[in-house]
Amino acid sequence: MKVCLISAPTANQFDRRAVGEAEAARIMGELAPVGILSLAAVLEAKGLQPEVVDLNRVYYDWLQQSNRSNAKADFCSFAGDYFAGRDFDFFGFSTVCSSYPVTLRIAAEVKRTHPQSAVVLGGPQASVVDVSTLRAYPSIDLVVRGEAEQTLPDLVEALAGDRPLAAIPGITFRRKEDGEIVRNPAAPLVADLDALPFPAFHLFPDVRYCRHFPLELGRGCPFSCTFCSTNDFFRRNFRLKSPAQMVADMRRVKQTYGINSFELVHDMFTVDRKRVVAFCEALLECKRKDPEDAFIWGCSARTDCVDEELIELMSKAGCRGIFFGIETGSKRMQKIIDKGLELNDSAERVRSCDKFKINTAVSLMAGFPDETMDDLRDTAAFFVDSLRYDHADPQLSILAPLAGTPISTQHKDALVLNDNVADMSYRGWRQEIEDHAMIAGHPEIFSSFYSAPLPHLDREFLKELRDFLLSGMRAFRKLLLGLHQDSGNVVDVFQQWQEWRAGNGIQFSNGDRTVYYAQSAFPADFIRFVRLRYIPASKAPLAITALADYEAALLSGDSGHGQEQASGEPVLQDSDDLLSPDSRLRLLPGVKVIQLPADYHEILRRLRQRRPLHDIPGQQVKLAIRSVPAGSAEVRQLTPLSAQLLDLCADGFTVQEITGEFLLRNIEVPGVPVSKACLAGIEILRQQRLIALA
Ligand code: B12
Ligand code: SF4
Repeated sequence: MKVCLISAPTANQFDRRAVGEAEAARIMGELAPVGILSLAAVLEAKGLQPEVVDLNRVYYDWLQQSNRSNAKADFCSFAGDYFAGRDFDFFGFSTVCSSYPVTLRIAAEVKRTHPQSAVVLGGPQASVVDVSTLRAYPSIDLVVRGEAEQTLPDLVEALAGDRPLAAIPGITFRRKEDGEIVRNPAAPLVADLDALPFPAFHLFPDVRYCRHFPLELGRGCPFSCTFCSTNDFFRRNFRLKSPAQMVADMRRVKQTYGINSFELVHDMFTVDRKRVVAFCEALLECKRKDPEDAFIWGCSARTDCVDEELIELMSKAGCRGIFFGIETGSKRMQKIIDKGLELNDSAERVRSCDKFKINTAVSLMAGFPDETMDDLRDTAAFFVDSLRYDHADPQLSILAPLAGTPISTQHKDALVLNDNVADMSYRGWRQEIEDHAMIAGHPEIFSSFYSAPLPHLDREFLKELRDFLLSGMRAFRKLLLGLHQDSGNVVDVFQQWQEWRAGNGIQFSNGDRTVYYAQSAFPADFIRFVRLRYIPASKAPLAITALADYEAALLSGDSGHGQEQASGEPVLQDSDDLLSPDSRLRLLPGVKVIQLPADYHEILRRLRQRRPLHDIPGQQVKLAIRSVPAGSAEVRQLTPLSAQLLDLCADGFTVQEITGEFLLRNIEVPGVPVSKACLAGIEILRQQRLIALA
């Protein structure tokens, strides 16, 4: 039996920008489909030689050739051609909601070209819409529901021997005799995850390029949030691999691929504190035995299943990232959606992680059917409040009613299909006319493309607020926090901005909104709004002006000598040469010096501690901003002495001339001769990579 396992396409990044081959391989490596690689390993253990096809790779290849004149205009026909030349008895497609229409269309192509082969679906989406899928799409022969390590080998064997399918638990199939859809009882869960073979990563070559290697830590979350599908999928049965097994797997990855950074897959790793401690201790022990075996990793947790002590231990054991599903900043909504987090504690946990340098994804959602404007304000507040921590990365999605979840079942007759906006369930996949027709025709299958009814909220307002917060966070993080703190709630600022932009002719139709917010026009317009409209009525005009000036300098290219160099002159590198009196110094490219009307560090301290901004004293301070790779910036508030030195360097003075200027201006450093003070100050600025020998 020749088996082909095919991943669900999930790589939305390819559509956004030109992605080179190496970058694409890295993205694909990070998206390695752990589920089907686990299945492939099980089949290999049974003596089969399955092949794995990565639909992300096929999609990437299609995008690469789609500019050519003879290219296929549609990804599905391209993928269809790809499979047409391959001969398998069994095509098994993995599925997720976001790419389900595309997957079904490719599967139909495969059935057309391979009518004798079995076309099978598995994974989280097909598992919950099994019966309706088989009814609506005759090209699909059967669906394997839930975890499939036990079912798939039995199924392959049964199909190979033409044995009846009725005895195989965990499948839903179309009976040959009468076309009836038969849903067999569920298969047992995999009780001992340690007993599974190591996933067949060797069948997925791109994995060697990834920065964070995906490894399964366990399965099953015992909680019952009403919007969540993954709890039910693993039947709320919490399981973990043993620390010894995990450490062995991590060492094996390091030995095979040279990668020591991991994305540990489990929806809720920290349910059992003792086992988290055991895992961390096993990692620390491993590192003690061989310092080369120091691993770093990320995981998912609930904020009420970690405490500061545990976070500290996790950090010591190499944890560098935690995904926290906070979902809503509203106490009332926490209860309604059965999440039940105590929000003050959640905020505290984000702070604890920041303290131990663990990055947190603070994941929030809006657009729940019961949500009111007050709830939305609380969620927006939680989002912006978390910006005070440098290691926090808030996220805001609009609820996608995932099939099979309590929330989508409850509102199934009131779902709204009003656009194809890329929300939680629709990330990056081009929606072809055919996809749209499928979605419109089958809300029961594609519910995640619909919105929940929102009797208390304006949908367009919600979407624009989401775009505003996400783009605002990226473009002017500290200013957004300052405005929120000054005004009391960022939603008030957003409403003022909406009014101002409409009054100033910045209008857009529905589809252009996301584009506008993603482009540089938005931050530039917004800073104009802050200066012209917000600051005159602000309680803390000095602090907000300083923040706006700072963000404007980061955004613009015209605010410093460094930028002039960067645009017009060859790149300067500093040498190790010692300074002589004739040495002439210049600002390094990418360095800007700006002046602010208040102490920037004091503003940041107050933002972090939630202290008022209105009584910040007026004081001229200078900041040196140095662009560093990866688009971020290093910011230093300069002492008056450094500020003057930097000005003189920027003006092209020699060391001797700078000393002369200091003497002329009577600038003194108590107890140090002026020439020595200048030399020492210049050396420090060189070390800080702000200036270099010209
Ligand atoms: C890692 C992950 C991702 C990675 C993708 C990595 C990849 N290529 O697989 C990234 C971060 C990209 C991602 C993105 C999204 N994800 Co995601 N993701 C996960 C996560 C946390 C782990 C997946 C995993 O490895 N599981 C472990 C393996 C062992 O389980 P498995 O994949 O389900 O496979 C088993 C079975 O399903 C079955 N099986 C799977 N495939 C097949 C195929 C055949 C033929 C057979 C027989 C059986 C079978 O057997 C496997 C072994 O038992 C799951 C949650 C979870 N715990 O599973 C969510 C999950 C899959 N994601 C989900 C969602 C909604 C998304 C997004 C749409 C969300 C978003 N915010 O945008 C995006 C999609 C992006 C896009 N452009 O399309 C949902 C899917 C729900 C649904 N009904 O489809 C899940 C279940 C989480 C949830 N919220 O409920 N995700
Ligand atoms: S805690 Fe997370 S994984 Fe568990 S049910 Fe809630 S949302 Fe789902």
